[in-house]
Amino acid sequence: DLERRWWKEAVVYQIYPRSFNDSNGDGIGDIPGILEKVDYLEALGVDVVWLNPVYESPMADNGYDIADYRSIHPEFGTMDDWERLLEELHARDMRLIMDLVVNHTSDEHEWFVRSREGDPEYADYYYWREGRGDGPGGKGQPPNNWNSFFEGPAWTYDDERGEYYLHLFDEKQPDLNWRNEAVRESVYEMMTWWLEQGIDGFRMDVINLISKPEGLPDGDPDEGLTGAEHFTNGPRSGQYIDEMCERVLSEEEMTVGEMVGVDAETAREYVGGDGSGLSMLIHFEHMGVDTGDGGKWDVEELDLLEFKDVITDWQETLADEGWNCLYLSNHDQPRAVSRFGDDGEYRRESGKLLATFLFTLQGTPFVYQGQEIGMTNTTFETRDEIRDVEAANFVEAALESGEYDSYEEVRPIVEARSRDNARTPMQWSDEPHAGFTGEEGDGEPWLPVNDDSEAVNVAAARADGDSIWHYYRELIDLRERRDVFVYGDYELLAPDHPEVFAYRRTLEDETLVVACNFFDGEPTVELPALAEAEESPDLLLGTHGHGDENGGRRRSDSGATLELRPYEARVYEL
Ligand code: TEU
Ligand code: CA
Repeated sequence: DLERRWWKEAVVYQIYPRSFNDSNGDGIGDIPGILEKVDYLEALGVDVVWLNPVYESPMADNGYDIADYRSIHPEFGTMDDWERLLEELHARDMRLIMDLVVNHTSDEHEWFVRSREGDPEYADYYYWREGRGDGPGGKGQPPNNWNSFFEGPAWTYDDERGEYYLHLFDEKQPDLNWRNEAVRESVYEMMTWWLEQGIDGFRMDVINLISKPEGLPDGDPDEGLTGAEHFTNGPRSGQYIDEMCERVLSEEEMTVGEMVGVDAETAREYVGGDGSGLSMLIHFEHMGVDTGDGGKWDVEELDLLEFKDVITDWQETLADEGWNCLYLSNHDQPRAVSRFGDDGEYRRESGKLLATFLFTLQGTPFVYQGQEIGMTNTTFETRDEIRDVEAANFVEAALESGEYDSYEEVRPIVEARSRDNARTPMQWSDEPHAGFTGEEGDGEPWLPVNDDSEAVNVAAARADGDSIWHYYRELIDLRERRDVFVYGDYELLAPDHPEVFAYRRTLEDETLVVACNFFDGEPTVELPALAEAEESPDLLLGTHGHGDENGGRRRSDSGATLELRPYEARVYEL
């Protein structure tokens, strides 16, 4: 049986501060804006807020390029505002976890400024290397062939220091040298300071990239992102994370490691069941079931059988050792209902289907702002509407490669996968700018509001008893009341069905059978588990009405055969 932990029973709500609520009309979301919505979060029933970075930053990567770890970026407010937010969340028995971004800093961080100057205390805080071979101006070529996640070489030549420095992301995000003990000490000191402020844990950005192998060897250029085989799960990543947990954390905090390129087997090393490792981790394997081997921009249809394999692998591998973080969308992914559901005719049904899926697996569900009202992807008619550095760099590289003749040709890929899809302002009402910015709504939002905000917004959803929002409320309630949702074992059912994802959850004498139709067809599915029960099972919850028909026991279809409607999910209790 699984160790009980508060963070296993919690529902997490992720707030991207720039796009959540703008209190002062400058078009940028801020912490006072979040304070205005703390009662909303309490009404939704979430337990933990994960706040994306709010620290001082030149905003090259919207705050994932930190210039001062112990500060609040002025556009977001002050440290007093932040302290009030923590107080108000704790007063309502909600918790706050902060984003820890320590694989890299901003190039405007004091550490990098002094490292670039050659200050002996900081000279070795980053990866500085001579160029190799010859190249223009005696710079030589980059020290190895690694590429950045954001296109192009992972090295930039710095004239001041006369060397190249490593950046796995944007050139304004130099990688910290974790091999240097002084770097580790500085990070642990900063983490301890934030814990002393009263936070309840951390979400750790790309934490399995922090260890790079000695000698920084070349990668295989034919294997995806060049160099990833070396800098992903590097030789000391486990050691550094264990040291961090040992030095800074206790079993009380919730720690969520974001890990690129990690599989379930490797994950067990990081989320050790004996409580030594992280609480859980954010992986990307289910984010690859609708892409080709060209990576995120190689768009393909959802392969449900592959999706089932990935989810089942993670459910089974972390079943008794470790824990799963469950998500379908976040600030880096397109909107779930557009990507995995249907943002047209079946937006409501598919929004509820995805919620059912997320809340009936074993693990901690993460709800990304706007997911609870079925917000959808937006459009990028012209290239200069793009704000996200990752998408902007992709378009530039795609057009330069000659593979596409114009932005028009690349546009469908950008509109399917750009991170900006998740970063359009939260839609609170049908007022101007969806009620996101200022009372007068006079500030121009930093990214245009999605044009479906008239119909898709919090006010409308809360006024409509049959909305996705109320369905989330019911799921959150159910999870709160029924341990089987949290601690029950998982077993895949109907493994070969190409459209229906069905599984059983059991905890002692409680048994649930869940059936999710991920498409707009009307499939039949055989679930013998349903016929095994002495009496016909109760429909506990369903996307198409539930429970209260025929005196609370909606008859399931005869025996084991279910006919599901488009994007229909059902949760039966045996
Ligand atoms: O993201 C990790 C990361 O690799 C993402 O860029 C992801 O691979 C890609 O965006 C998929 O669409 C983290 C943060 O969540 C992201 O916002 C930052 O840009 C990145 O690290 C660098 O800090
Ligand atoms: Ca603002």
